[in-house]
Amino acid sequence: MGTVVSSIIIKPKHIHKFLILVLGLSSSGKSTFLSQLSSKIIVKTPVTTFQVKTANYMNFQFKSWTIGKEITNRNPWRQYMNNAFGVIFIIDSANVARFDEAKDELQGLLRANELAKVPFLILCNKQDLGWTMSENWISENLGIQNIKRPWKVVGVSMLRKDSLVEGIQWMIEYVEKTNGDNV
Ligand SMILES: Nc1nc2c(ncn2[C@@H]2O[C@H](COP(=O)(O)OP(=O)(O)OP(=O)(O)O)[C@@H](O)[C@H]2O)c(=O)[nH]1
Ligand SMILES: [Mg+2]
Repeated sequence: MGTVVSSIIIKPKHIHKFLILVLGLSSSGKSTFLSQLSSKIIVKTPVTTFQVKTANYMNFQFKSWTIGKEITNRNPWRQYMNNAFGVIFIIDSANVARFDEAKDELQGLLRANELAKVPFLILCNKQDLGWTMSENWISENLGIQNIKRPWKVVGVSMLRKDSLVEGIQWMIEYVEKTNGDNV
């Protein structure tokens, strides 16, 4: 039948080639980030407590879920981690009490074999609040100075969209430059 052949030959208009993971502790600002990228957020709610939210932007697909020490079953993450081209790690800069937990989670992701080579963009969110940890302080205290992969730390406000473009642009340019059409 023609439809099968045409679906092979004619590519759909929106091919989201590059998967980027958007991760962070609860309330760090992941959902706010996704809604700044797209007005259409797809929520996948499986039987387990693992909820994935997806937003498509240009030829990128952003998938987000909550991480943290209370989450013990990490097996469902693997399917996405294996296919990821980059990680955006979001930190709530106003939450000093959970900084160490965020740092531990980030270090765990950096050790994951599935993510061995992918770039990490760390967004220090909520910089619009007056009492936040600064981008510089966070950068110096995350233990990332010597990691052997591309990384960048940017202070942002998801609510005001401050510096958001700068961060996303870095990730998009890096992923496109290093992967081209070899997907
Ligand atoms: N002041 C300020 N508040 C923000 C900012 N970004 C997000 N928030 C607020 O922080 C709260 C949590 O944001 P979410 O985007 O829901 O956080 P999340 O990471 O998706 O949280 P979970 O889904 O629970 O994991 C909300 O009340 C947001 O409005 C920001 O840049 N500045
Ligand atoms: Mg959320």
